[in-house]
Amino acid sequence: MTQQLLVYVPPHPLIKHWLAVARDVATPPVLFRAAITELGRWLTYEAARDWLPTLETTVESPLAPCPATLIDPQVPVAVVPILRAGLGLLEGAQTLLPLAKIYHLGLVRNEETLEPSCYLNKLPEKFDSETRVLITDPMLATGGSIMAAMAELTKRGVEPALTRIVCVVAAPPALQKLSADYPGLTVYSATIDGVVNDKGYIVPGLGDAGDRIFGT
Ligand code: U5P
Repeated sequence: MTQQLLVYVPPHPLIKHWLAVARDVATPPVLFRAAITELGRWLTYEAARDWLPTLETTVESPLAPCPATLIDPQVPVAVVPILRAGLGLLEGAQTLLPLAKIYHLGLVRNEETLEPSCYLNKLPEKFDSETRVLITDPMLATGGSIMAAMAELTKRGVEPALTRIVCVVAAPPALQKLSADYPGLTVYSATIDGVVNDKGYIVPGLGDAGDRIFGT
């Protein structure tokens, strides 16, 4: 079977609501942060559906033993927030994945060339090949940042088929690059917007996610 990039836009009223709040230019930073946190929570909930490893066991209810499914604590789960903006999605993701290890990756785009450069890399030298990885970055625009993140992860043993990207707005240039190099990868996004302008901003998008989260 040929693998292909899967992109899910969950049709959920909470996701639509918080996306609308985040898009609104009148939303102040405190509410913008809340909206991104909520989007992180609900998109992670969706992404975990067929991704979090479980194990079948038996538990004793007060009345009788019964079959049960638990999260498998043996399989490593990692969240990789792409700094700065990915930190906004991390809080919501972390509430659902309390046992996950968090590996920060700091990437900054050069405003002229739009090329990313890495200023912080807390990734381990090697990931266990079973590791479930969830990457958080609210905006996939030209795709430079997410491609740099995927290159760092895969060279450390991360399996694209076990990786989920959680974002808020994804744009075609980024999705095309991911699709060409990482078929088997799955993206969860609140929406897909059609245009990236010549300054690298998604239109309509929601502006600079990092600036709006941190108010700077
Ligand atoms: N970015 C935004 N808003 C946009 C486009 C990009 O905040 O409309 C930021 C995001 O923080 C993201 C990075 O981490 O730029 C992705 O851009 P790119 O490397 O995909 O072009």
